[in-house]
Amino acid sequence: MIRVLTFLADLFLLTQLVIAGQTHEFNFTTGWVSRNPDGMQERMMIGFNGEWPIPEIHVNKGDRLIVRLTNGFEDLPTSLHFHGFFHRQADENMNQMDGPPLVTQCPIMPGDTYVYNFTIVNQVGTYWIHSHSGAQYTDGMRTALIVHDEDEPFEYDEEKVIQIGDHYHKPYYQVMDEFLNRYNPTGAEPIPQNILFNNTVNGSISFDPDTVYLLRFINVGNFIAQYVYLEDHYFTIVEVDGVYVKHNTTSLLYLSPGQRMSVLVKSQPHADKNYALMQIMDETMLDSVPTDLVLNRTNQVVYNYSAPAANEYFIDSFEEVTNDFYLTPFSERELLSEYDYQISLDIKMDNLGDGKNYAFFNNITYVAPKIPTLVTALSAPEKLAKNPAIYGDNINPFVLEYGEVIEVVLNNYDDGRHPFHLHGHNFQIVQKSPSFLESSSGSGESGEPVPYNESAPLMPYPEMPMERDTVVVEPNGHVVLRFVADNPGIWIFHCHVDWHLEQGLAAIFIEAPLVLREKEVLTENFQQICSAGKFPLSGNAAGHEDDWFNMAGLPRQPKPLPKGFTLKGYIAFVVSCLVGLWGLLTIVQYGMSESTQNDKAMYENLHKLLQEAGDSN
Ligand SMILES: *[C@@H]1O[C@H](CO)[C@@H](O)[C@H](O)[C@H]1NC(C)=O
Ligand SMILES: *[C@@H]1O[C@H](CO)[C@@H](O)[C@H](O)[C@H]1NC(C)=O
Ligand SMILES: *[C@@H]1O[C@H](CO)[C@@H](O)[C@H](O)[C@H]1NC(C)=O
Ligand SMILES: *[C@@H]1O[C@H](CO)[C@@H](O)[C@H](O)[C@H]1NC(C)=O
Ligand SMILES: *[C@@H]1O[C@H](CO)[C@@H](O)[C@H](O)[C@H]1NC(C)=O
Ligand SMILES: *[C@@H]1O[C@H](CO)[C@@H](O)[C@H](O)[C@H]1NC(C)=O
Ligand SMILES: *[C@@H]1O[C@H](CO)[C@@H](O)[C@H](O)[C@H]1NC(C)=O
Ligand SMILES: *[C@@H]1O[C@H](CO)[C@@H](O)[C@H](O)[C@H]1NC(C)=O
Ligand SMILES: *[C@@H]1O[C@H](CO)[C@@H](O)[C@H](O)[C@H]1NC(C)=O
Ligand SMILES: [Cu+2]
Repeated sequence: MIRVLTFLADLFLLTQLVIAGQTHEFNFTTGWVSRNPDGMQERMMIGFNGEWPIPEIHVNKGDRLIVRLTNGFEDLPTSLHFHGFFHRQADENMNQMDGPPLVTQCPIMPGDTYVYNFTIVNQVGTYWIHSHSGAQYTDGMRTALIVHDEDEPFEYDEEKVIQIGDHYHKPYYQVMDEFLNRYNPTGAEPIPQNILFNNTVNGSISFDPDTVYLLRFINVGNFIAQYVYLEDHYFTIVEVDGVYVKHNTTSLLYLSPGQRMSVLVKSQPHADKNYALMQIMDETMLDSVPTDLVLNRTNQVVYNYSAPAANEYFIDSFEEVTNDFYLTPFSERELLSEYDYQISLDIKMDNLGDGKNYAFFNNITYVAPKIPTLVTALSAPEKLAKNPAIYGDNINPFVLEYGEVIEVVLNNYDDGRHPFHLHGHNFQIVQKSPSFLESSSGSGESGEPVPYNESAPLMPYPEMPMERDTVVVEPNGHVVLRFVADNPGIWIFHCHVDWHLEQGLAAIFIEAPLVLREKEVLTENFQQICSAGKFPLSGNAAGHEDDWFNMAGLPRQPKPLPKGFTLKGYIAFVVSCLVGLWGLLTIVQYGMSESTQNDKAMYENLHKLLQEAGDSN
């Protein structure tokens, strides 16, 4: 009851704000533009209206944002996500503005326009927008979106927005093709060619002496997390993912893709020299480090244009980095002390029968359904809307009841770091384990995964846990998250390493579908977009509505590898294959095209090879 009352009070507040807001309209057409962001290679980047980098967007709390996104590509679908926004509205429910295709909307086909139109209610701080289709944002379809707040609980003289991210020289679809490929059976992630500072390298920002700056850092990259520090200056963290925090002063920040941190920096009293603003790749995320890869990039904080540029600046270790688990939200919101519903997700990476490496939650790799899950939720007969079966079992559907406290337990059975992002909510970080990459014996051997044990939590539960929308789960470790299911909608929970999302590391929370149905009305434009792409506007995950449990034709994950078949054996096979193909490849110079390979022949070879291996042992 109390929860419902608070919700009504919130609604009242929302209505007040809506009246005050201004409207910001943008017409964006996607398209390729030739650029050379890192000075090493000219390539095509994805811009809006022929422009790249895409200009930052600045709005005020309570404003309305209207983005008409026209797909200007010749042959790619697209979409736009407003990272960190809840789309919680007073009178209109706007789940359909969230952006992920086949979750909350149909993919926007070439030539079509989809209108994202919503008010930004009760949310302030640092956000960003990016494509949620393919790995398009890797190629530049992204920019900062700042929500200003005249009541912010800190003061500064000037703000600067700094986007950091990784950069590849090949277009995303080509990188993806080489990554999600049977010739990359270990799932080694594509190694970026560079890291960018505000879409360039060797960047600079200027400082005046004795001034307080607000630096808003956003990691807009696909894969690599980065450390950031500034020679002879301190950072005071004031905001994380749109959440104001109790001030915490540090010299070293860490940001994974999707994460934001705003810090206050008091400048030096003199303008006699310049300082190095360093950004460093989290090398532990790379399977191998090419000799020509620059892990550390030096950017300039310029006080004096006549003085020499700052040299690279080193630190001894990364151990002093701020751990977000120990931050406290300014709101002092208390721990949601008990949960009503626990969702336990085990993260694994493994191969399936097509030889490619996939990512799994509880042995399921996300495969997009035939129609958006939102459409299924709205079109199903009322008595079926809460039945996970109609949403198809290949999307990891979880149905949440309105007002429940949800606990998400994420156990990482993988030895990589993963930044997990939830759409539509911030969550409390209730537990966050350290990395168990190395065994505790200190022998340097690799450690065993340590899943969450509810009867013996590793950390004391924080009284006022940190809240944010993207959290890193450490190698072989775990996190435990809680939130209240008070924002009806279809929300995707996924790894923000875009390569891992493409590998299927996602689950879908179907939150209070019956409440959602009372508020959410699909716009005419929504329906148009679906019709243009020939997506039905009603039906279960497989598009059927005669029998809501008929899943014939549902896109599913490939079958498992043949029995008794291990990753090791697979690698042995691939290596021998590669050696065999090498001569051919160097002539053709075309990469390993999927279509030229014959599955049946491959398996026959494979079995023979494994048998041979078995015989010789
Ligand atoms: C954007 O497009 C709409 C619809 O075509 C048009 O009415 C409007 O004037 C355009 N706005 C801007 C800022 O170009
Ligand atoms: C950036 O700095 C490095 C090191 O000084 C230099 O080799 C490189 O050419 C610079 N690149 C650009 C685009 O300025
Ligand atoms: C945006 O939404 C508001 C509220 O529903 C509506 O009045 C307005 O017409 C919409 N604008 C566009 C361009 O769709
Ligand atoms: C970063 O780049 C954006 C877009 O190009 C630009 O508007 C902004 O001023 C730049 N920020 C800084 C701190 O240089
Ligand atoms: C800026 O640097 C130049 C060259 O080192 C120096 O002569 C000048 O005094 C500096 N300016 C200030 C304000 O410190
Ligand atoms: C990169 O920076 C780190 C931390 O300052 C330092 O330990 C490392 O040696 C640097 N690497 C290179 C290649 O300069
Ligand atoms: C600041 O963060 C550190 C961990 O990085 C933590 O130990 C400390 O308690 C925090 N202090 C405040 C005031 O939040
Ligand atoms: C995943 O599959 C493994 C092996 O078949 C099994 O042991 C495990 O219980 C499954 N996990 C879940 C969460 O279903
Ligand atoms: C979880 O912790 C309890 C209490 O310490 C312990 O008895 C139990 O064995 C642990 N469970 C696992 C699976 O480790
Ligand atoms: Cu990941």
